[in-house]
Amino acid sequence: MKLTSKSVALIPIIATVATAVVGATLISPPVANAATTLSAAAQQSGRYFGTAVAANKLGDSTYVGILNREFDMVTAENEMKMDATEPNQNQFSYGNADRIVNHARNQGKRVRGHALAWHSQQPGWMQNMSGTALRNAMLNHVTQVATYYRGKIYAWDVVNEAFADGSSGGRRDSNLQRTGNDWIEAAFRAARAADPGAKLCYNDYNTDDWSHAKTQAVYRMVQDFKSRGVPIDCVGLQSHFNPQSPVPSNYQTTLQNFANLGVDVQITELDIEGSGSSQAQNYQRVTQACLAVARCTGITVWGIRDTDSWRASGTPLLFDGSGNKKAAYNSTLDALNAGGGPGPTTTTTTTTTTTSNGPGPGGCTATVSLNQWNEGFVATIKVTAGSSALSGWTVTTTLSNATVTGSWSANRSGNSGTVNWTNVDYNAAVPAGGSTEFGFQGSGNGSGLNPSCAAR
Ligand code: 9MR
Repeated sequence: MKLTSKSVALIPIIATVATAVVGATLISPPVANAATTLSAAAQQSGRYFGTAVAANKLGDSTYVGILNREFDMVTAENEMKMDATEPNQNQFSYGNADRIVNHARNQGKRVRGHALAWHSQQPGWMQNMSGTALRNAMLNHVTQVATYYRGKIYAWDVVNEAFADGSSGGRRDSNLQRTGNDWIEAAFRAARAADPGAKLCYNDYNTDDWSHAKTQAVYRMVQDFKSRGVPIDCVGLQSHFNPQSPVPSNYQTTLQNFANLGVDVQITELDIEGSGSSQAQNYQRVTQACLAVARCTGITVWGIRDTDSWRASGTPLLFDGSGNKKAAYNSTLDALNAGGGPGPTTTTTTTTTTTSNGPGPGGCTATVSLNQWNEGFVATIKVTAGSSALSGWTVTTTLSNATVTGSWSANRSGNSGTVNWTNVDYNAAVPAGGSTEFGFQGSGNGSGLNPSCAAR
């Protein structure tokens, strides 16, 4: 079949660039019409500002009032964990998780999923498993939960806290780790297959200081995953800080170095013990660090009021127990309003190409969304069926000045020049008018990919 291609749209999205404010002094809003809520302020640079939410507080009007007003991203604090969602093997329970997801979505907020696979908060039946039975049970859990929430989750913490503390630079021992070192990548592949639209994150704590062995170990894993095409889109830094574990001076360096691997970074569970102006300054520093890194896409605090916190005695959050804004709230809001760098997406290119007989019976279209940075890019290609269902597809791309370094959800021929991509088993069938996605990362310049699609 002869293929013709036509580029129909080139849409550069230029992110807001605002003045960077550095230094330890608290800052004031630079403009008279500064945003007055955390989410509105974050949205000015294309970012989100989220919070952990507990289902049993959704009847508390003060809590819900602040939630609805201030935040545009929601993480279930405990309700999506393995013990909550699969209390008995293969019997899934989504009641409390759904209450949170539905509340968020009804309010126009997005959801971070937390967490699909973790050594902690496993249901009793899983704690006693090992070997192949445990590996399969874990993969089934990832598949079932990610499938249930398919299309509703912005990003999943696919694997949580899998690295050891201290200087070993290795994995944490756990029943999951003892199923084989590849358990993490197996979980990511299962999550991608179940919900190709969700960003897939690795999430951990004590990974904030660039010089720490644990940070380095996570970095090497992400680097390895990207080089081998294991599907990973983001790294979550929990960022639980206190005097024993303060905001490190190289925090922004850590965020930037992860981002340079071609993943988004997200601050996923921020809380900082303390009070008054020192706490406010720490929140300001963390916020400024995120804003200074283009691929830091958002910040989530781990609760709303100090009394909602898992460590309430440390008063680590932005609202006091009565729901009043603290100094830390004001410094965070001011930092968001001051901006500090380009937003998370610098360039998105959309190119549409069709088969010669158009997207009619037997035809399909392919569009590419490109995230390009200095030395490399991630391309996400969407395959959409025409008025007939597809039972298989081939997408042809041109990589004139680029080399593929990894890919997911498609088979490929070669890694530069003309590269053909064909469906894998689970995304071969596309209903009429429906779509599926695959992606790849590459070094060099990913512009001009010019994808064309054909049914096979
Ligand atoms: O805040 C959560 C608390 O209510 C639970 O009792 C606890 C159980 O492990 O988990 C807390 O959340 C943790 C998160 O899921 C993962 N990172 C550390 C968080 C604080 O412990």
